[in-house]
Amino acid sequence: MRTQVGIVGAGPSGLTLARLLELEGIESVVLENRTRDYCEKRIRAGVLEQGTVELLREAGVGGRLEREGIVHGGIYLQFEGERHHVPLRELTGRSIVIYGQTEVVKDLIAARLDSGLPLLFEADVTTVHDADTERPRVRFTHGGVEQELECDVVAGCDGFHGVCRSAIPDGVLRTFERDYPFGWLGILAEVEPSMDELVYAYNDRGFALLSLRSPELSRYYIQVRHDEDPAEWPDERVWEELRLRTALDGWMLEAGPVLEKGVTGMRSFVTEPMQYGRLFLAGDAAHIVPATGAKGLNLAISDARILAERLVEWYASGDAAGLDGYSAACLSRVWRAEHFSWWMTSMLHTVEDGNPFDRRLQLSQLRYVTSSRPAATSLAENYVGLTTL
Ligand code: FAS
Ligand code: PHB
Repeated sequence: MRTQVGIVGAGPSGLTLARLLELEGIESVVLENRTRDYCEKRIRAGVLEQGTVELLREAGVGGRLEREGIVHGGIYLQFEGERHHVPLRELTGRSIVIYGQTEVVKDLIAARLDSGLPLLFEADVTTVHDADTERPRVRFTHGGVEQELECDVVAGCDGFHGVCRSAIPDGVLRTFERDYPFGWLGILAEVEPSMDELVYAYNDRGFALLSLRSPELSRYYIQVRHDEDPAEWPDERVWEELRLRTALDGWMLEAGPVLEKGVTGMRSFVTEPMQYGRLFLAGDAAHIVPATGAKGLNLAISDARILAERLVEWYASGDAAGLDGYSAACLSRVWRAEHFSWWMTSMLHTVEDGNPFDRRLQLSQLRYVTSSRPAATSLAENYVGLTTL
C-alpha cells in the first residue's frame, strides 16, 4: 500500500489533518487501532476556542457545530463563597463554543467516510520505519494481516500512548514533564446544567468544575487523588461532594442520572522537537496539558493546521523550509498553552497537607484576577485562544 501522507490515529489531530489535506488534493491514509464506535464514544474535551470553530467551519465540517454548539461569552471563578464572572467576550472580543470532542470526532469521521477516502479502523500500527529517509514506512495489522504503508511523510497523531514518538531514536528527543498529585473524577449526567456558563470552583475540599455538553447533559468534575478508584465514588457521594464544593447562597446544583463516570490523571508533557526526518508528531503524541485550561483538543487541531499548511507548501513548491520549521512553529503555541494550563491548575487545585502559604497565594491570585481588568484580560485571552504566537 502506498500514499502521500500516512496518518496514525483518528483522533482530532489525525482527522483534522486528513480533512485539510483532502481539501488541497493531497492523498492520505488514516490508520486507527480502535473501532469507529469506540472513537466516537470516548468522552474527553468540551470547549472549542473560536479559532478551532472557524477552522472546522472553513474545512466544511462545521454544520452541526453551528447548529448545536453552545456559544459562551464568559466563565466563572468561584472562591470564598462568591462566584465571579470573567467576561471573555467583553475582554477579548472572542468567545468559546461548548461542543463535545465526541461530536467533533463524529463530524470528521463522517466527512472522511463520505469522501470515500481511506480511514481504516482496527488497524493497529506496530512500528514506523525509515522515518529519516524519503520513503518512511508504517507497519500495521488489519484483519489479522500484517501490512505496510509506504509514504512520503508520516503524521504521528496517535496520542500520548501511541507508537510514533517511540519510533524516534534515543538521544533525538528531549522531554519536559510535570506530574500532579491529583486527577479529576468526571461525570456525564442527564440533567439540565445548573449554571449558564462554566464554573471553576476553588474550595478547601478540592477543585470542582461545572461544565456541560448540551441543554440536557451536564459534565461535572471534582479533584481527586491521582490514583483514585471511581468505584469508591457512588453517584450520591459525587453529588454531595460537588454540592459542597460549589455551594452558593440561594443556588443549588441539580442532580440527575449519571451516564458515565471516570478518573483522568493530570500531567504536563512536551517532547522536542516534534519531528524527525519525515515523521511529524501532532497533538497528544507530542504534548499533554492538564485539562484545567481546556487546551488539549484545541492544541491538537492547531498542530494539524500548521502541519497541513506546510505539507501543502512542500508538495506545491518542493521547498522544505516550512516543514523544517514545523516543530518550532507549533512549540511557541504549545508552551504558551502549557504555561496557561499549569497556571490555571496551580491556582485552582488544593494540595493535601499543602503549605498554608501556598493557599494564601492562590486566594490572592484569584482575588487579583477577578478584580483587575488587565489580569482578567490575560486569563481571558489565553482561555479563548491567542490569535498570534
Ligand atoms: P487522541 O488521543 O485523541 O487520538 C489518538 C488516536 O490514535 C486514538 O484514537 C487512538 O486510538 C489512536 N492510536 C493510538 N495508538 C495507535 C496505534 N498504535 N495504531 C493506530 N492508532 C493508534 N482536553 C481538553 O481540552 N479538555 C478536556 O476536558 C479533556 N479531557 C480529557 C480526558 C481524557 C481521559 C483524556 C485522555 C484527554 C482529555 N483531554 C481534554 C485531552 C484530549 O482532548 C486530547 O488533547 C485530544 O484527544 C488530543 O487529540 P489527538 O492528539 O488527536 O489524540
Ligand atoms: C469539559 O467540558 O469537559 C471541560 C471544560 C473545561 C475544562 C476542562 C473540561 O477546562
